Amino acid sequence: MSLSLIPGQKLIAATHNPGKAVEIAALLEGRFEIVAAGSLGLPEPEETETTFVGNAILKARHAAMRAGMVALADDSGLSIAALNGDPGVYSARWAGPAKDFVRAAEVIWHKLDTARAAQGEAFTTTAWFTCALAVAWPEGHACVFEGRIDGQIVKPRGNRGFGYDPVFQPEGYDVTFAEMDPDAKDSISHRRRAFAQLKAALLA
Ligand code: ITT
Repeated sequence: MSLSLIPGQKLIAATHNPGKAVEIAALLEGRFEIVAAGSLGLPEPEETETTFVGNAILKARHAAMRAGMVALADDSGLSIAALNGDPGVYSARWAGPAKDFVRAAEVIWHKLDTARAAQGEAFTTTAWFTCALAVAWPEGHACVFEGRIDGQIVKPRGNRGFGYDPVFQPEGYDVTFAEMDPDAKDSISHRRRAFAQLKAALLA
């Protein structure tokens, strides 16, 4: 069994999040024939692990074993220092079944106001995005790569991107991810950093 990825081969993108799927396709630069998990009718597995790495492997294996094809999965999320790393692996769940990120941003700011009052001068708006990318083969083997970008939580600005992009301002920038050109986000994001490692390790 070869543990490299051959340009042109079919790869399942094991995500049901359209925003992620767009970024994954851009980051793979047309090198693979991407098959969406949804188009194969693959169900969304329950994310029962407590780490990004664990959930990424779970999702990639779930798709690869059911479809008999190599699968790529992304588990990612936003962590906030003043909230002890929350929402972290629960990032999707904070937006609820309606995937309401306006509401999720309100929840974040409500919790931050409480944290600011409790933490006083120690309070910061430090936050980071993490992306764990797992590749799984139908036989069960899996590899995983992690990327991170640091920044600040801000009040929502911008309408590009997806998910928590409006509330995240990367370090060294005065715009949020949702105010950036998609290529600019892709050039520095947590997802790009995880992909750089994946490409170095697996691309033939
Ligand atoms: P899949 O599991 O099907 O891939 P999901 O949306 O459930 O889709 P996760 O479990 O990995 O994905 O949850 C990640 C959450 O973090 C989700 O709410 C995303 O919107 C958010 N997120 C991840 N990367 C992001 C990014 O680059 N910009 C904004 N939000 C992001």
